Amino acid sequence: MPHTVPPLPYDYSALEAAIDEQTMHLHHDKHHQAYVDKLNGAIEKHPELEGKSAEELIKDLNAIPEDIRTVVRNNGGGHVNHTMFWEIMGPSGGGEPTGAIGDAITEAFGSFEDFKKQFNEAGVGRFGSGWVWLVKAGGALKIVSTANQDNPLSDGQYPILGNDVWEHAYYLRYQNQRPKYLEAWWNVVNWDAVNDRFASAG
Ligand code: MN3
Repeated sequence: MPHTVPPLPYDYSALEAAIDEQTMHLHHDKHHQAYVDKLNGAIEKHPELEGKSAEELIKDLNAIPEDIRTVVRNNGGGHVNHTMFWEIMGPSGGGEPTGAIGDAITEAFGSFEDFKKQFNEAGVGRFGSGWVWLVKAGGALKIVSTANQDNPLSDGQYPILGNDVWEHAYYLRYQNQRPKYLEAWWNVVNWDAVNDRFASAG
């Protein structure tokens, strides 16, 4: 089965509290689709990889044949990153983190406000295109950022949540003002979905 873009679990206009409808269409229908198409193109050259999930592929990039390794890194990463991204947002999101992840954030960072501040700073500080993440690494929560479509799974870290700081994620509404996008993004974070990922982090 080739990889596919999952449909959005809400309407394209559902995240207006942070992201406009046109950006959602371009981002989901065009950008994410392009990562999936390029990933499938690479896998066609190595049918032995057909049974593997995108997560499995990027977890061990050294196991990927060299001729498609960079394509899988960029586009397998793009597929995994965006699939998570749509899942962890929602129209009834926002507010303070709930449940186990709320407690863990307070324990690790002092408060949600302190966590958000550090996370947003890491997002602003990512030069060029990339992602900012909350990961579980060696049993601890950490904020990290990655370039391009690199995913923390490739470094043995589990992504609990992540925000896309490529310009395509925010430029129509926020233009050059990435900090404003990072701040508004918390209005649509779906803490139930983030708790599910935290539970899966082990
Ligand atoms: Mn993107």
